[in-house]
Amino acid sequence: MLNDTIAAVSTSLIAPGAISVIRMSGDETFEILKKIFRSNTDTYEGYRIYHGFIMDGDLKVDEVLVSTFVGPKSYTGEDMAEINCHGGLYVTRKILTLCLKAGCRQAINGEFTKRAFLNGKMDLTQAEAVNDLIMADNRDNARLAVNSLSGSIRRLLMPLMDEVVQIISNIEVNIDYPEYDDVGIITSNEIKPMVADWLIQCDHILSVAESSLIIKEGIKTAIVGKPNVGKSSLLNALLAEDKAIVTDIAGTTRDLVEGDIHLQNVTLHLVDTAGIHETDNTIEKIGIEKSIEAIKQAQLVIVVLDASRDMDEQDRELLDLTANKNRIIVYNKQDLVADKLPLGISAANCEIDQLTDKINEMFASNQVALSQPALTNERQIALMTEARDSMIAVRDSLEEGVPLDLVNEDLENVYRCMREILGQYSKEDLLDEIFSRFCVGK
Ligand SMILES: Nc1nc2c(ncn2[C@@H]2O[C@H](COP(=O)(O)OP(=O)(O)OP(=O)(O)O)[C@@H](O)[C@H]2O)c(=O)[nH]1
Ligand SMILES: [Mg+2]
Repeated sequence: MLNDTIAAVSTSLIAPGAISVIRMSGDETFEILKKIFRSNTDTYEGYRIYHGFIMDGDLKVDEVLVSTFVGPKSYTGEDMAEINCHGGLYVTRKILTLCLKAGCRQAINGEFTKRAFLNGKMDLTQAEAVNDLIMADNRDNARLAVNSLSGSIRRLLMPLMDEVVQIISNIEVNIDYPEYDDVGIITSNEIKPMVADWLIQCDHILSVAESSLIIKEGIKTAIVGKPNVGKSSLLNALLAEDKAIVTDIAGTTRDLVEGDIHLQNVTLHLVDTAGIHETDNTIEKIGIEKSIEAIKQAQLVIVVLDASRDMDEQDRELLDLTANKNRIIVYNKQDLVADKLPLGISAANCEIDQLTDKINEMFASNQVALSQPALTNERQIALMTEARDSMIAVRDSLEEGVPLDLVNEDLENVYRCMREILGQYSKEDLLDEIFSRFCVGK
């Protein structure tokens, strides 16, 4: 039911804080507020802050400030109140309980934002951005989210959607009402250059989206090499912590050791692997199988060679194994040799700037996603990719001389996909799935 009045604690309930916020939304908000809030009025206007006390019968529970919003000009589009109370866990929970007793229903995850979306206060990409912003744990993720929070994805897609829908309707009118002569007959030759232009735009949108996904999700990175070259030392140097065991015994690392590092231009999800070599040792063998799997999974492989030794067969095999991967080859133990090597590092001495500079350089171009509108998640990208596939089908059909009424089906799919990105065409269960990822109270 959309119109029942919901309540939730919108601030964190993990530890006490200075202030907590309990939020209510729905038609009954002010009626319910009246039952638990004592101030110098019991008629509330919107966009005011009221001072008073939350009461449990005659008992004062807390001294609070209540902000009021009148629908449709509120976050959810409904009447809303936000109780700012003291941030003790007991008081916060108590006030929520009083709201529930007075007639609210406990909100489920993301329900406030879902109402905002269903009441037309924001499109689906903006709603997703709300959650992204809450979950953002670094500057770039927050920037990506705040960009789409303002509706930049809608503004990016709308001109394209307008053009597509205009062509669709023109074709339809031509087919269904051939007698209408105030609508011109559109021809394949007129549509062809438009489709070519849409495809260029679509490719650009998808390439920026890929960058934004790299910024958001980070890169799975495997550190590989034969035993004892200094892989674990490199992991520790990158993480600036002694996470993996380092010894001079070949075959020290048996299991995968993981850690995350935020570089200037990219976040790496690092995995240190067991040295790859021939062995009869059962435990080592399992470790090596995991290393090979980690290489397969990795989006970036750092191949570590030992600068103080000549390359051998094992190194060459590893270079073959990683030849098709996005990889960086580094020479570790630079401190043991006189000649400066390209990408020579000394992990044991934490001299790894050459490597981090190289990684930042590799991912520098992704920063474009921070300065322009970007699709920011798999759902949006999958739909845009489907739109692009349908556009290609349209282009090919036009080349083959397929009649326009048949081409129209693919055009309609292009339009549907873009509408679905904005949530203008969504199945109910999809919405439930998206909003269930939210916090309660948002
Ligand atoms: N001189 C020098 N020694 C290093 C450097 N990096 C690592 N070592 C030494 O090389 C040895 C092996 O280092 P690890 O980091 O354990 O090597 P690994 O590649 O993880 O080895 P496995 O886990 O056995 O495959 C240790 O004795 C380290 O101290 C370096 O930059 N310079
Ligand atoms: Mg190791």
